[in-house]
Amino acid sequence: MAPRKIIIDTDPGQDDAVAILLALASPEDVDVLGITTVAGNVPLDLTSKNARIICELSGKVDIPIYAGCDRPLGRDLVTAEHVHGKTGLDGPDLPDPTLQLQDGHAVDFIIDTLRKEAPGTVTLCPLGPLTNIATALTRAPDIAERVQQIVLMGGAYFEVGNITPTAEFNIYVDPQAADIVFKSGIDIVVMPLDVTHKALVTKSRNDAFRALGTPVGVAVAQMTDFFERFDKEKYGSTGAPLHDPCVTAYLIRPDLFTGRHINVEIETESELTLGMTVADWWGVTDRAPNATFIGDLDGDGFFALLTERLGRL
Ligand SMILES: [Ca+2]
Repeated sequence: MAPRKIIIDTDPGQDDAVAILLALASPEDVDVLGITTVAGNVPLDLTSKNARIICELSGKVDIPIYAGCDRPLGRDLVTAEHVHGKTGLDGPDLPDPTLQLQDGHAVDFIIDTLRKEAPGTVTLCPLGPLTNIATALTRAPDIAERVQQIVLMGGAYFEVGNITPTAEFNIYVDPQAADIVFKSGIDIVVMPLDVTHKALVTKSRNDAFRALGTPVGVAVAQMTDFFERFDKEKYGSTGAPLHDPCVTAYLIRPDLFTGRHINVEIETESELTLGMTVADWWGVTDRAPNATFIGDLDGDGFFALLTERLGRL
């Protein structure tokens, strides 16, 4: 089977970095047409810089990288330096990139690519706030029916929230954008905190990254060491959740994941629960299903895949 064509829309972020590295290490499964950056974990200039650092680390310097929206639709940017550090990529000491951003805007790249490629052959992989994707859909409604699938990290139901008591960070930063995406009619697969909190980097799993002995393996281990401090303090868990790599792992090994096709609506107004993904997991409404909401994964299989693939870079 031909590799799936994807666009990675991202706000790196250590876990974004691992998601991108996994994709770049898997050319037989995914063909990365481009990487688009968005403001999220840190401001846009830093996410755009970090995306280039990651591509240089991987040795894949021919992937076009476009900068996108620098703020959410209609509200101020909320960032997460408290998790990811000042640079967004704290942990390893990686050189400043020499790779340049492409001219042009990420939103135009997304629109042009979807119009150029055959309908139903391009999958969008948002790993941050959905601002770029929603802007593209608003500006060019014709692209919605050309998207093969959106596989995104965002939201939560049983795990409730990580930036507010009821909201996950990516959705909370731009709930209006998320609402546009979830109402788009596109086939959506969601990796909420419910599953990403089961993708925990235990000590032995992180030791396996480090034991690869490569610049990529060591950098991934150092990134995980960095943001693990925060998660252990917060959740008391046995390791940090690797949120975004769930997206790229799903494209390679969907059999590692299980979920339900359900209705998911975004809260866009309430001050108390802004950005909540109201997921009808139990089917208690008659609202039409619009997303596959993933709830569980085979953690050992996930980390075996990740370690094997990262070892190729
Ligand atoms: Ca992210």
